[in-house]
Amino acid sequence: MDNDTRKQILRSMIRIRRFEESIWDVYTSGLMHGLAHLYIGEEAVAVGVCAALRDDDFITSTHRGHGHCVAKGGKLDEMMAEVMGRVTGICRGKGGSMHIADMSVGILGANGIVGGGFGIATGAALSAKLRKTDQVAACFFGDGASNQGIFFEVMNYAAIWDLPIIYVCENNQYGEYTATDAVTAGDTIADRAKPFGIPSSVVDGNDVEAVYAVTEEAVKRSRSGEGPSMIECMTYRHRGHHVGDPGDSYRSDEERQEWQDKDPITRYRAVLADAGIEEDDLDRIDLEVKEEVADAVESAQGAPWPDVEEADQHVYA
Ligand SMILES: Cc1ncc(C[n+]2csc(CCOP(=O)(O)OP(=O)(O)O)c2C)c(N)n1
Ligand SMILES: [Mg+2]
Repeated sequence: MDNDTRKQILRSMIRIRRFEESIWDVYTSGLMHGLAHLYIGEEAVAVGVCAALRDDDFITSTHRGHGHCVAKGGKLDEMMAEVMGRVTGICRGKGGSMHIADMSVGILGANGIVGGGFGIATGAALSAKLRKTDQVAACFFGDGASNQGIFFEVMNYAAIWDLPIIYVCENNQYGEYTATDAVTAGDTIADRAKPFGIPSSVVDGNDVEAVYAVTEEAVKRSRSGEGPSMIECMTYRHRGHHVGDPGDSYRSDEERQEWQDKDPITRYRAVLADAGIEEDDLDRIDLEVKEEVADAVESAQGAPWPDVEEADQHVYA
């Protein structure tokens, strides 16, 4: 990977981190309704996967979806306005944090239903196959979602029809406040793909280039008609399950520190420094991103609310 690409990848991870920190500020200032599930700590998964996708490829996201949407090309100002319920939001303020969608860049939606992306992403892959395009779909889902029955149904379809799909499990060790190991059978979630003949692997989800490399392989397979893959990314959310959860009552200080030490952005900054990129360059990226995010918050705050007459428009179900 050349250094310009590396800098773009770092910028993308920092854009997610600073966006999420701002969501925390916006939430605690009473400027948004509902909850948000922060992605801080998991940035390498979204960025590593999306860096291997094209603009016209599809993703489905989750309730913890801001990171996926930013990495796939969602615009920060439209996303921030959406979270804050303004009419300039990408879904005209009606979707909020958990229902951000942007068809123009292949974001088929974040989803408040755990496992809700499985059917949509698999359908998108079937559509690409029927239309004979070489598009692929990536389906992000959590370790908790891997216990939903539809996961097994879609793997069956994807396998028998050789669908161009990559199932990306974000194993952040917890589903809400329950440790994954306590509720999830088997050694790895990746193993669940094996009976369907779907190639799968476990990857360090805090190593962005490792996630990119394994996704690139999977995308190549899918584009050349060889069918689905599954990737299990081992990672951790630094914050609570959502903005109202401190996240410290069911996770030890030692465990949280251990993962803090593996922070994907700190690690990647060190990789870039080793590759000869000046610290000043890296600091500049961060400053530019901070300005971009501050502008997004300011423009959202100044934007109007949707008219009440709009309440039943753009609603499909
Ligand atoms: C069908 C459904 N069941 C339960 C919930 C409540 N719920 C929201 S998030 C969550 C945990 C999901 O865990 P995981 O898939 O590991 O994602 P993570 O929050 O760890 O990113 C649950 C049970 C829901 N939103 N939808
Ligand atoms: Mg989880």
